[in-house]
This record gives sequence, structure tokens and C-alpha cells, in this order.
Amino acid sequence: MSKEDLEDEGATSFQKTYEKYRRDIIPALPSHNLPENKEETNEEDEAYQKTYEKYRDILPTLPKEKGWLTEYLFQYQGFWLSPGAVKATMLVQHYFRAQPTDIFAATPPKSGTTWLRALIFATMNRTQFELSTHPLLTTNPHGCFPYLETFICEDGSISNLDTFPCPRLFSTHIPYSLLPAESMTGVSGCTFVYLCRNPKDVLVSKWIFININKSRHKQLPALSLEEAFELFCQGTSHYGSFWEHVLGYWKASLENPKKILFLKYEDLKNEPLVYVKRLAEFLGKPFTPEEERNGDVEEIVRLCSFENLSSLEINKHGEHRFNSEYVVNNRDFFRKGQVGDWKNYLTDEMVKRIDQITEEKLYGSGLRFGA
Ligand code: PAP
Repeated sequence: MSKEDLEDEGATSFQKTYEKYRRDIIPALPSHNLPENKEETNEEDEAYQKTYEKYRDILPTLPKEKGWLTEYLFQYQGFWLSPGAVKATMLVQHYFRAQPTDIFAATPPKSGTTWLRALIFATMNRTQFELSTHPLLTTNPHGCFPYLETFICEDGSISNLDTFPCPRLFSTHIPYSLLPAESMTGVSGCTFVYLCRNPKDVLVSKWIFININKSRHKQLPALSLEEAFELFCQGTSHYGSFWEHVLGYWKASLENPKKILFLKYEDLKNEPLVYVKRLAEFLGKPFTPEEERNGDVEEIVRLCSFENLSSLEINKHGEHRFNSEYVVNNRDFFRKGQVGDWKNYLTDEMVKRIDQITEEKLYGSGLRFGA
């Protein structure tokens, strides 16, 4: 059976998702070889097929719990993943060929992925693009570089990935401990910028995203805030538990600070200039004194701000296609973009419980979230 036959999510959606990336963005970047739709080798096809078969066999054996977007989440190697995320994670573990120069925007869902993507893209490519014609003015940040999980499932061609501009940029929600140790993590692994956020705001953002924006599968009944709260507290949320996700990257960042930059949404909101400069330095592209004098840091912060991005035509009316079934209106990536909106949704009792879990889970780690 060919890989195309094995795909369960539509063959053309990948092309649509990254059409702009291939057509407009890659050619403008240095050190690229334009990706062609290369013939894949039999070896690649076989490796993909083997992993896919393993996934198909393993899925029904995994513990499952009520899902948020999908009917169920499955527990795979200690984390709760949607079926698509189990498949993607297995493909990343057994099939993806990481390069040591790869840079990942890593996040728990609803922690500022859209923002971080924009900041990394704008910072890394600041000498390539004029502000007046910047790709972020006409492309949603999710289309500026690939989301590894979608990419590996939808396209499946690692030969295509090998031709992407170096350093390759990706985003991922995959927990650190689930990434392949020999090629992606550790001192000789890839570079990660991790962004996390207060769990109360994550929960509220996530619950509103799935319910109000109708992202939850249509045949499933609505998920109440109380149910979502219970699931989240038990750790049963996408790529969760949330706390284990955060702690995994946090501990790795302490062990390996040159490879993992650990950021918090609240800090980025408070002092965007400080953190964008730190981001640039970490990524090996520090702002020169002249760039600083010219106000280039401020320009990037402004370009990527919630106010600017959410007011653009593409983000008001466009859509992002994760796969043939899952399409998100770009406007749904931009809701309020504030710190502390949980105050408008959570009861005192909920706050007490989630704060207590956070305190217990993070105890002794040195990590804290603001209110
Ligand atoms: P994802 O997991 O679906 O990719 P993600 O981008 O991580 O979503 O999170 C969305 C949150 O980031 C939203 O938060 P809210 O629901 O509390 O409002 C969204 O508003 C916020 N967000 C998106 N872009 C920005 C930005 N440029 N600056 C600050 N916050 C942003």
C-alpha cells in the first residue's frame, strides 16, 4: 500500500496549507534549495509505512479519556494526545530527520504559539523583508513556517523538508521527553524557544477556542467550562498534562540553557523589547547597536503585536488549514491576548484548586507563574 493510500486526512490539504510558504516565503530566504516534489525513495516510503502501521496497531491499546476537539485523547508515553498527534509524534520519533541547526517554537497549546511564531520569523528574517511588504502582513503566522506535526502527517516527505532554508524553522506542541533524544534533544540537539503561560489563562483560552469557535468535532456535544476544568486539572488536555509539559521544557532549559530558551507569555507582554532582544541573541542574531538605534526591535514588537496582527485583513478574514478536516478561521487565533482574562470565567473555587495544583506540581522546580 502506498503512503498516499495510508493517509486518512486528504492528500491536497498540505499543498493548500503551505502553498504560500513555498511560493512566497521560501524563495525570499537565503540558503534555500527550492523544494520540489521529489520522488521519494523506497526506503523513506517503507519507514513511513512501518510507523503508520505501528500507530494503527498501538492506538486501540492506549488508555483513553474524553477529548476536547476529538472524541478521545489517548495516553501515549505519559502524555494525552489526539489520534492525529499520536501519529505525528510517532512519525517524528521514527521518521523525521532533524538537523542540529533546526529551530523550534515549542509551546503547550494556547500559550502564545501564534505570537511566538511571528516573533521568531520576523527576528530571524529581519534583513530579508521590508516592513511595508513583510510576509506577516499577508500571511497568518501559522503559515510562515511549518507546524511539524501537520507537516509530517500531511506531506510526509522528509526529502521535501531536507530542502528547506537553513536554519529550518518549525513549531511543535510535542512534549520534550517525547522528542527523539539522539537527534533532537540534549547538548547536540536542536534549538528550542519555549513559550508557556499561566495555566488559568491557557484553560480559558482553550475552552473558548474549542466551544465558541466551534473547533470541537461537530457531532460531539458542547464541553462545559466545568467539564473542561476537570479534564484540565486531571491533566487530560492536548499534549498534557499542562504541568508536565511545562516542567519537561523547564528542566531541560536549566540543564541546557544554550539550546532551550524558556519564556513566559506574561513576561513577554510586560517587557516585549527586553525579551525580543534576548530572543535574537539566543538565536544567534543579536540586534546590532545600529539596528537598536534605528528602532528595529520596536518595529518587530509592533509588527507582531496582538493589535497589529489581529487588525490585518488576512487575520480578520483568512483561514488556516491544518488538514482537510480541520480548518481554523485566522481571527480565532486572536481573541483578547490579555493576561488574567481567567478572572472573567473561573469561580473562586476553581481558582483555588488550579492554583493549588500548580503549586504542588511546580514545588521545588524554581518555576513560578504570576497571578
Ligand atoms: P494555538 O495553540 O492554537 O496555536 P496560541 O497562539 O498558542 O494558539 O494561543 C492563542 C492565544 O494567544 C489567544 O489568547 P486568548 O484566548 O487569551 O486571547 C490569543 O489571543 C493570543 N495571541 C495571539 N496572537 C497574539 C499576539 N500577537 N500577542 C499576544 N497574544 C496573542
